[in-house]
Amino acid sequence: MYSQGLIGADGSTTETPEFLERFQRRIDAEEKIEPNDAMPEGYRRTLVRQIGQHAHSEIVGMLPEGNWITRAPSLRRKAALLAKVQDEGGHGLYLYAAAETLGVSREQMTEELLSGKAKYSSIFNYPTLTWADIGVIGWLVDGAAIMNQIPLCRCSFGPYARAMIRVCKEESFHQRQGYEIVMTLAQGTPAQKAMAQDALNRWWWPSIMMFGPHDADSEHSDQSMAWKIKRFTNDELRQKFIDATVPQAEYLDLTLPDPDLKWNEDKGGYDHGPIDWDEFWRVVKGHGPMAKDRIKDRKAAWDKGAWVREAALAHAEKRCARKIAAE
Ligand code: BYC
Repeated sequence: MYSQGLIGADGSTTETPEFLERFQRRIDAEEKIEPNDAMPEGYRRTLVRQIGQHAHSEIVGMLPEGNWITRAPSLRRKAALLAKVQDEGGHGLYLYAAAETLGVSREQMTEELLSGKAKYSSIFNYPTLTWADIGVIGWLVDGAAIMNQIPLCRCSFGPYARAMIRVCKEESFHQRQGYEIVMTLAQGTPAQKAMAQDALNRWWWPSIMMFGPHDADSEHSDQSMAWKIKRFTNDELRQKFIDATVPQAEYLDLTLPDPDLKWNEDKGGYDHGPIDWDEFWRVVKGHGPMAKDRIKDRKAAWDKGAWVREAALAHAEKRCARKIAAE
């Protein structure tokens, strides 16, 4: 037997070196960590932060796309977009459920989102101005999400890793529907092609920023890599995404809005121009163009749903009381 240590009232931890070493050995041996297993408090908090942020991103991500369901240009496009947005609702629910296994409630996580304490992906703070934006979001944003999320299927925390398997399969459909929309526009009239190019110009850099700060400025990467929560660094994933996307843009005969994008034979990947980190941090800190609207809409949906949560709870309590009375 080994001792785990204690958590103080202020949240400080006094975990024994023996406990931390034993935990790390499990991680190094690729064992999955399950909710009832002993785990360092830092590991639990990192997962609550990341899974919570991920869940919020899925739910907030429904807003810019949901905005176009009534304006989709055909029944086929409408059905596909509706299905995509519903999938995102489902992803949010699996992720909230995975985070709940770590002892945090959905109410708590939602309150932290609405108060600005918890983050959601910077990408969802930009407006969707034309139908081409819906195509480019599917192609780039879901493309970036897949690049980031495939390695999360191997995350050391079991519930998160398992949730990601289904999420990635669905994201893959989302990416294809987006690419197909952009392809249709790019091969359409000159005005349609210009609309696709305009959307690409606006979404390229925010998509590149989705992967987070450069590794040297990434506060959590080293520890998350050691705990095998993250399997690749932010820059590694960003590079993979750029390398996969450049040929896709070439095939569409669209131009990525980065004059410094150039194949680098030595590294076997593309070099890119400087990222506007001031813009990134402004958006992350809640000053993105659509930030206020996103939180206002999310709060309105949460408030409107209060009666459903209350009714579900009352029903569950009644069932529970009946079961106890019958025993
Ligand atoms: N936006 O130390 P770092 C999707 C924050 S896709 C906002 O590198 P970490 C979807 C970071 O939280 C999007 N904040 O952090 C797609 C940290 O602040 P805190 C969701 C960002 O965690 C299509 C600080 O910057 N995907 O859902 O090691 C349709 C320092 O960063 C961002 C996920 O969430 C950003 N872009 O790495 C619908 C995937 N980048 O928390 C939906 C899971 C960084 O200390 N998450 N920050 O206050 C991850 O893989 C990692 O959390 C990140 C960041 C790579 C995003």
